[in-house]
Amino acid sequence: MADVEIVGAKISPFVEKVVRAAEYKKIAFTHRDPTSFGEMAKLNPVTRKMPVAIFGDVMVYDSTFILREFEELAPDPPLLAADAQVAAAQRQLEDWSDEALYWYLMALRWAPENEARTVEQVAVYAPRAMRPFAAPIFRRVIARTTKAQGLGRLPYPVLVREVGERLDDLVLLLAQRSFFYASHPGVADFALFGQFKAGCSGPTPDFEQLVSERPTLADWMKRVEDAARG
Ligand SMILES: N[C@@H](CCC(=O)N[C@@H](CS)C(=O)NCC(=O)O)C(=O)O
Repeated sequence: MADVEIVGAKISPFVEKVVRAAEYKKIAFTHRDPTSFGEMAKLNPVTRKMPVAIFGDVMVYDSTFILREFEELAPDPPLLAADAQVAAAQRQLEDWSDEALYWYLMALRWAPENEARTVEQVAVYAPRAMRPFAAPIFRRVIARTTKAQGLGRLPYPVLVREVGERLDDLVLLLAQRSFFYASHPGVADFALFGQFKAGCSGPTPDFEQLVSERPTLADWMKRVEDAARG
C-alpha cells in the first residue's frame, strides 16, 4: 500500500496529533504543508480544515476520523483500550481536547497579550505579498472566532487562571498512570499532546509556564514524544 499522505501545517495541533499517532503506529506516511491558502478547501470541501489524510484515492478529514482509519489500517498497537469503559473515557478526553481545550488555546493565542507573536508565527503561511497585511486580516478572520466562541471574551488573567485549573484537572485524571486512563498512549494522549505542543510553540508563554509548573504534565509530554519516536 502507498504511504498515507497527511496534509496540513505542522503548527496545527490536529496535524501534530495525527502525525504523532501515525509515528506511534508505524504507519508509513508523508507529511506536507498545504501549498496555498486555498488548497485545504480544495482537498477538503466538507469542513475546509486541516489535516486531511489521503489513503490512496480516499480522502479522510478530521483528526478523529483519521485516527479511527489508522486503527483499521494498523490495529496494533491500539489507540483505544480493550476495556470498553476505558476506551469511552479515552474518546471523551480526545473530544474535550479537540473541541474545548483547543478553544482555550486559541483564546490565549489571539489575546492582545500574545497576538503579535501569534501573527508572526502564522504569517509565514500567508502569500508573501499579503504578509504586511497579515495582522489585521488574521485579527478579523481568526480572533473573531474566539470571541464568538466566548473564551476570547474573558479577561486575560481569568483565562490564564481557567487554563491552569483545567491543567490541574488533567494532573488528577492522569493520576499515577503513564498515559490517560491506560499504560499505553491512546487517542486522548495524542489529541492532548497536539494541543500542548502548539501551546508550547512560542506565542503563549503563559501556557508554557503553566505546564512547567506541573512536572506531571511535562513528564507525560516527554513520554508521549518518546512513545511516538518508538
Ligand atoms: N475537528 C477538526 C479541527 C481541525 C481544525 O480546526 N483545524 C484548523 C487548524 S488548527 C483549521 O484548519 N482552521 C482553518 C479554518 O478554520 O478555516 C480536527 O480534529 O481535525
